Amino acid sequence: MNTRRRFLGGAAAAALGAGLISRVGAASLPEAPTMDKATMQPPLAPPSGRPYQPVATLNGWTLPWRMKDGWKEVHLVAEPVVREIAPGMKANLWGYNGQSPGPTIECVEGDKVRIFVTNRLPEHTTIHWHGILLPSGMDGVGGLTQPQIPSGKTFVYEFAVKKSGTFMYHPHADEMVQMAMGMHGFLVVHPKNPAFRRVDRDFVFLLNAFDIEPGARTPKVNTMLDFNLWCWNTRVFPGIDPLVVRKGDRVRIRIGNLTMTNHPIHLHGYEFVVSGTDGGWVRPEAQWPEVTVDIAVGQMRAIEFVADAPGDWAFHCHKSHHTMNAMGHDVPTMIGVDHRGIARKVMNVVPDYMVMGERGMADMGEMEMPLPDNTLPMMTGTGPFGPIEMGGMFTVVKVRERLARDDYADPGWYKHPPGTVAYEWTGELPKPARAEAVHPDPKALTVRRRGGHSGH
Ligand SMILES: [Cu+2]
Repeated sequence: MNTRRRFLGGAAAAALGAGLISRVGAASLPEAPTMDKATMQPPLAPPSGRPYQPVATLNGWTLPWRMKDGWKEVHLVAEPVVREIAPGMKANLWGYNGQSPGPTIECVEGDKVRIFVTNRLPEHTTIHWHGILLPSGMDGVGGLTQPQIPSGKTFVYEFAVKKSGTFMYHPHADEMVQMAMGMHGFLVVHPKNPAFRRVDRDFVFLLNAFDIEPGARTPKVNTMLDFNLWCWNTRVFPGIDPLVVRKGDRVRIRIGNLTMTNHPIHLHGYEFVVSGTDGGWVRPEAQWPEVTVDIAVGQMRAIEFVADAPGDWAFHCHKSHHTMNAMGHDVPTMIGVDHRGIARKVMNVVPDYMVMGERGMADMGEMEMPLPDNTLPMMTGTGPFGPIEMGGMFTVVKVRERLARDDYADPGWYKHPPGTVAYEWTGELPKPARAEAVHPDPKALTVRRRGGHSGH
């Protein structure tokens, strides 16, 4: 990125190196690679340091490092970024090294890690290493354990990672604003013994949320509950990568929650176990089978299963408002209300007027409503059988036979064996007992108001 090169070249680099990083020397500031794509980059096999099985970051990447005098060194740059939330919508956010979330940092139990953090934001920041056991002064809480990192300055964090597991990083400075703007990332510590809890595919993603008015590009930063874009790694369906898995693979999915609410994450077609939490690995005898794991605010969960059932398996948050994109909440429930006459009259005055939901809202999955620029449809995506009618926190786990070990490319839609797809009944139908049963009394219908559901 241009700004990075300009910043690190010449006078600026000399100035930022002067005081704050004198212990390791200005000349040795590691490169800060940047990413311009919002699609998953191949897992980064470790070119140096201890061996491990790398993770795959959904719609993301792993930050390259260098080994120097026994330290693993990386360089994060906190900066404004433009992130594609899904094709058709870009957002002005804050993040790290070109993207929100920031790159995944991978290291190994026992590693000594040195993390350079350069602040290119218009205000100060810090980074807190969420879940890592470290000296208090490296914990990244602005004002409490360190002075905040001023704009234009670089600070250094140094610690030895004592235990393996799934961790996150985020600012602990003007936290509400900086998290609402997209500043988070993953820190994965692999076991020293690569055979411990080894899996074939190991995915990571963060749950995050934004409040961006339809037509706008920048999040509102004061929102507490009414977020309207429910994201996995700052992407919404259909922009979230599929999780491509080879039949028979042992699969781990690590999920961290940095939104303001809990998310019950549900996988179709499988039962899984929770094999890891914020506190570390769950002993095998303490694991129990689940199909939905609720992830509270600030928590991490790692789930595991053996991918023995081929297919296209939905994988999503089970709060139905979280599998939708930005929408107005002032829409009354119209199911069962016949208002064809009224609609015709309104359309004389407002040609774009559209009656919403008199047969449910499924029609909206395929209709072309006039939308402001840079705005995603509320429910979208098309599968092999038609509109999928989803948005937000939804993607597909695609389990296939005959994939290469390191092949994560989208294999397309599942080809069902003959006789294994739900089909239309073409025999005789029973008569309904009473016509009223399928057309309820409109007076009994409820009207949902803004705020009425926002406590979830
Ligand atoms: Cu959710």
